[in-house]
Amino acid sequence: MLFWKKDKTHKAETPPENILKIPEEFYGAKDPVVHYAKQAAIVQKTAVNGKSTDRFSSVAAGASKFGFLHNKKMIYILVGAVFLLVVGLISWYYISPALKQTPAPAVAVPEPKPKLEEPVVETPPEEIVLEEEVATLTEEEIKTSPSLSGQTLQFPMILLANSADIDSDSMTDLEEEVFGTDSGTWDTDGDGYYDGQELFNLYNPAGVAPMKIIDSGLAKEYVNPIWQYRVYYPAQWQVGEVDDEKKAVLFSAITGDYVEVFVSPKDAAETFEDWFAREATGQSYADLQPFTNRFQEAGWKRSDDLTAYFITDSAVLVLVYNPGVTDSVPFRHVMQMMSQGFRPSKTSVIVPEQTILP
Ligand SMILES: [Ca+2]
Ligand SMILES: [Ca+2]
Repeated sequence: MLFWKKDKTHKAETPPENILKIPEEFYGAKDPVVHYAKQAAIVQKTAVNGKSTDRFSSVAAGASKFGFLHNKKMIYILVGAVFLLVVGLISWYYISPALKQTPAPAVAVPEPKPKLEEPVVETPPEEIVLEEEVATLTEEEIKTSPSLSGQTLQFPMILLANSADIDSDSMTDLEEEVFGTDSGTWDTDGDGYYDGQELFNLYNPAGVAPMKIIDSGLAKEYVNPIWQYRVYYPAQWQVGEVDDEKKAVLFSAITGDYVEVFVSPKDAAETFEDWFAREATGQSYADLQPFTNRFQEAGWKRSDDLTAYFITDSAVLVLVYNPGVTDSVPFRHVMQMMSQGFRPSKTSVIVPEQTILP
């Protein structure tokens, strides 16, 4: 420290060489008079402005470390900077909580959106339609199914009496309600064919067009997803698949009457007569009549039309009418329509257009 001080003093008192080396012609070879104090002041001024970094400026700057405080501009700048800093801190104090709270609702609002959209996407109308068309049967309904309750086919007794048919058009009054025809007019649509005649041949009894009953909306087609048979049934009736293998399917009217389609597997080598003797308990083979339906499918039916059979290599497909509470038969013509429109499998046969009467 002492050395540094001594050196500092020495440097301060010793004029720089460039100042001492003044050409002699400027002062007549006389010793010059140099005013060091003035030089030091100049050096000090440059040091305050921070533009000089030599040893002289550092000394001068050290002499007045806080000299800039005497500069009014610097004070104003400093006060201004402090003021801005304080204002900035106050502003941040009030704004920062608001900034923290603002994102909260912004995040909370989008969250429910996917929750609202998901159920909308996950409600396909097809499932509802399937539930309406193919109902799950109750235990009581399964117990009343002759095929399922005893594991063997059961058949209704031969019933010859139909329920009331006021206009005698081979459609009972109840059937006319189901298909929307006039129970007091034998030819509801006036096309020359009586109502029951059109129903039996799979045409629309309630109107000239659409010509076919399957196109009219009065009847629907059921396709068994496992056994692949196809059958027409009244659109107002309910469909119920009884078992998981879909061997038994019930087509039910509100009266309690229903037609059951039952699949009874058999070996290809076994004849229908052998199968009939084994499975059709209480039924007489002599009561059966061969017939060919509207899709050119050959089958056998009972004389009262309440039972029909279609034979394939692997199974016998049985249609059985089961009466409801009365002994009369309100839907025999529906049963005939189902037998006429039945196909054991997919077929390319098409029901022909109805011939226009002259
Ligand atoms: Ca009638
Ligand atoms: Ca008609």
